[in-house]
Amino acid sequence: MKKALLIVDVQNDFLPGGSLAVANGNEIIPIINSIQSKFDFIVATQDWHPANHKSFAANHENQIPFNVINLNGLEQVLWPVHCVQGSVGSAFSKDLNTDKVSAIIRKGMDVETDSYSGFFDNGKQNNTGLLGLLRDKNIQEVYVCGLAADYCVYFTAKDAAENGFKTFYIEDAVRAISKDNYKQAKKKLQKLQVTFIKSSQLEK
Ligand code: VGL
Ligand code: ZN
Repeated sequence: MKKALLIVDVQNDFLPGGSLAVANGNEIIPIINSIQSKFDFIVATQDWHPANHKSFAANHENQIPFNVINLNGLEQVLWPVHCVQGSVGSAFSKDLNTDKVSAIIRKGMDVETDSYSGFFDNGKQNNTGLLGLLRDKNIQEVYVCGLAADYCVYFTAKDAAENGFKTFYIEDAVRAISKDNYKQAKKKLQKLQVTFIKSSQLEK
């Protein structure tokens, strides 16, 4: 069984002090560092928006963060400005060990479409290349961790499961924006046969 670890969006803007900080997000970093030796292939995703991205409330008239709008036919939560290409906020945490990260998959560059999953944009119109990469590496098992549990980690796990990977969600290596959304997300993933595990249960 070849196993890949997907480290989702461990970027400064999602960490305490960042513009879209996930509470206690920093606590997952030592866990993610400690488990990397157990995987055959490691990929990190990076939310990477142009400054004029339409997922930012600031780029719409009369909108504030966390309002929900219809954006090109898709429901879109409007976010604070975050992960602007090349900004300090878009950088990986300096505490994250990236030495074993073979590939960095960037997403969210299309101004008109948000992209939570590391595989596809929210409208499933374009892919990032991650699916082909994992297939080319003969990966059968995908393990997800990172930020945020109820958005980008959730959608990445969903796409992994729907595309035939045996998918594991490392529960102590994620933190959520909303506990309620995370509960819903967990139920949906369990219906897709995603396995929820603790980092201490990882073998090898
Ligand atoms: C994310 C909201 C907006 C995430 C990215 O990484 O979960 N959430 N952009
Ligand atoms: Zn984003």
